[in-house]
Amino acid sequence: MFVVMSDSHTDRRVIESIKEYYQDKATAIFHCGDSELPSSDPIWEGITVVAGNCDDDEGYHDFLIKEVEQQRILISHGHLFYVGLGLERYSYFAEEKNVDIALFGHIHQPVAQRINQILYLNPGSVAQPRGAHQTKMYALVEKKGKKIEVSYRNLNHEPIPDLQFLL
Ligand SMILES: [Mn+2]
Repeated sequence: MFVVMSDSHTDRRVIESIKEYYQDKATAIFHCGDSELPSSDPIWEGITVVAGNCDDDEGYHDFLIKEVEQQRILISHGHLFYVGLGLERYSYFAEEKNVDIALFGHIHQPVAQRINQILYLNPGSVAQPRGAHQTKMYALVEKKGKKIEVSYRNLNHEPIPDLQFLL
């Protein structure tokens, strides 16, 4: 099981609390950008993080690919692929990189969907939720045979009832 969060927008404590809670439970923790923290912040030890459009620090990568639990995971903030307009551009990139899962942030709304077998996952925002689900949230991802379980959680680490998926 791994953890995905995004768009914490200066809220350092929320990253810290999720990290503490999952340190011994998760095989990896991802942050999809817009933390607005320095890339040298020690909070990033043990977290895979990328640059968001609000991150000026040049120490962040625009995207990373990491293998977790035998799955190839692409992480980017998504703004460079115009994810606000849909997943078409990001899907070209993810398919070219031959990944199993493509993580992104930027839109501050949960997305969990497969396109040509690749799972596209937006964990929502832990600080500034937008759209239909006005809940600060993150996502847990766990491989279940050929499918992937995506469980969105609120900041009390409780499952959000209508955001539980087996894809
Ligand atoms: Mn943002």
